[in-house]
Amino acid sequence: MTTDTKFTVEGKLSDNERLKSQSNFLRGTIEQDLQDDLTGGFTADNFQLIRFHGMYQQDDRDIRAERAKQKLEPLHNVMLRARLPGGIIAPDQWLAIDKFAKEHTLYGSIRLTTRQTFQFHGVLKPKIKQMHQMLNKVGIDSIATAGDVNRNVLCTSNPVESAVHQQAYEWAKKISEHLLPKTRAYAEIWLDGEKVETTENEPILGNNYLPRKFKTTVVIPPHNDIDVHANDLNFVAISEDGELVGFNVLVGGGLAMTHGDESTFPRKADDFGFITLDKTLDVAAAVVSTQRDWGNRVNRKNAKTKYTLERVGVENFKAEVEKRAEITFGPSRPYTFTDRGDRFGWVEGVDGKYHLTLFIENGRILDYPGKTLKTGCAEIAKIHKGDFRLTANQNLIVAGVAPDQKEAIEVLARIHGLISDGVSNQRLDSMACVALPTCPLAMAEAERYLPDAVTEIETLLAKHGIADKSIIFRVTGCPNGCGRAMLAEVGLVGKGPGKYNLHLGGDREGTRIPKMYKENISEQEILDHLDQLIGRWSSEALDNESFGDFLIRAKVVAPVINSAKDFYV
Ligand code: SRM
Ligand code: SF4
Repeated sequence: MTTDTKFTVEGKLSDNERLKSQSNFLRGTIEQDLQDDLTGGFTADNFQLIRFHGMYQQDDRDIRAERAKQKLEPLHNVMLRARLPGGIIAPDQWLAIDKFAKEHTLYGSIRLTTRQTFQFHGVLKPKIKQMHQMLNKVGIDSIATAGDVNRNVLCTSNPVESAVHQQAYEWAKKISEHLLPKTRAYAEIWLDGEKVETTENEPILGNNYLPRKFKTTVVIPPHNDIDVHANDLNFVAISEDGELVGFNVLVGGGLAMTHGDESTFPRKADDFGFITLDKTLDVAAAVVSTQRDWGNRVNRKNAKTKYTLERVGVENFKAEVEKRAEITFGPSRPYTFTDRGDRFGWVEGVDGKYHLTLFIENGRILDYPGKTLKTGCAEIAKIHKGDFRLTANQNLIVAGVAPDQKEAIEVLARIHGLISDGVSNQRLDSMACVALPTCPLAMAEAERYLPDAVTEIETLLAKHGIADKSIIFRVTGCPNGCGRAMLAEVGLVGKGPGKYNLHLGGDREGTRIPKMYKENISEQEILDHLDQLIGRWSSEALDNESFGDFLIRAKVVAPVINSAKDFYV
């Protein structure tokens, strides 16, 4: 693979570049920090370096002020994010993580994320090594689920529904492995692996790793459940006669922005064209390495692939990928996306096995009064012979159930409140990021606000006589956009306590970015606007016209066509 650096950004490198280069391939002095019991936290560069090992240092923001008053340091702990390509986890693995969450985390929950994996929140320093060793014992790791690397690779859920799903999932796994860091730092530090001389080399990621986080998916049309436009690199599965034959490659999606900084914006991915299967890993490596060499290492706010494409031009980036991968992209093959949601309840697969999708509000698996979700999942895991699949909508699929086990699993799911009968379409189509109390970047509530916000929207839909309809509604506690509000029909972006920017006009397929309609408004003001607009939708919509499409046709908001130019105007 050649290295052309003509678009490298010159200037003083960001401090993250220094810390990566001085980290001895991501080791830093994490081991010394682990021995230090004077503080529950990690010091200096290690605070950032543990992210490359899948952990973030956090503290409970609800009790931060109280602890400060008592002159105590914040209750430092880590959040761990596992690597689960395609979101697949086996029942014995589930039981192990269930036990660890219960016995060793401050919150006791398993949190399903918007990227098909799970997080533990609240792991104190003395338990961290034990956690990694437990995960390793059951075949799970958390390598590269955070930091400036390729993250957990997503794949459309329900992969066992057809041969194409199975093949696509295998590719998601292969891409994940191919793009992993090669350093042995993780094994040395957490698994007491043998120390080796540092003669390491990172042939794809580079010895200074990537300029910024990087996200990859494999998606199987017509379902866009993994939301391609949130991702740097997407492989859109193209099949012929039920066989996967190749991928259309989409590059440069991403949703984050910074309030008040118009050099940042959400952006849709561009279609580079079609490749055959044998080119997949080469193209993945070429896109990553082009972003590695051309991405902005001076300003982290403009470092993601989406900004590189805007700066160097899509055609230049594409030509460089072709050169590095020694391929020519073919014309894109036709495909359409028709939806993004999960299909709840039972579905029969082509192999005669069944899959049960469970609705998990906010992805938070915990025992609640009258709804013992966590116990329920564990009880299912004890008898289940297939696997579990985590969806990118924070839900859980009990997959590969033999017909003779179906009833027993359904009984358990019902006993523990895991079946979504009676849950409105609106609730099923709503999502929020974690935000408070664990996320240090949260400006407003998201996960804790979502259930009540949905109840209010349900009331508005009923008031206007359309209770069975739904709006893709997403709340995100700050403009980083972890709840993917920038691909919703109605997206709330946290601005301050109880205050949000209201974005309108995304579509149901996830191919249109919603425009800001009102800035920094209260929860009540949001509901007042929605009341009026849902009223109009109910009386003025064309047949089956979605809320987002109606808002565009009625000129309530203008469509975002080229976000670099028209997102803020
Ligand atoms: Fe995220 C940072 C949670 C998906 C964009 N995200 C964070 C941190 C780690 C806060 C931090 O840096 O200290 C949050 C931890 C909260 C907590 O207490 O758990 C956090 N992000 C999440 C999760 C758990 C939200 C959820 O409710 O599920 C998702 C975990 C995904 C995973 O398993 O890997 C999550 N984050 C996303 C997505 C959605 C997606 O990828 O589909 C996005 C928008 C897409 C994108 O990347 O453009 C997203 N998270 C960010 C950003 C902004 C990145 C940027 O381009 O500027 C940050 C902040 C950063 O990186 O500086 C961030
Ligand atoms: Fe935290 Fe902001 Fe991400 Fe929500 S969107 S989890 S508040 S970083």
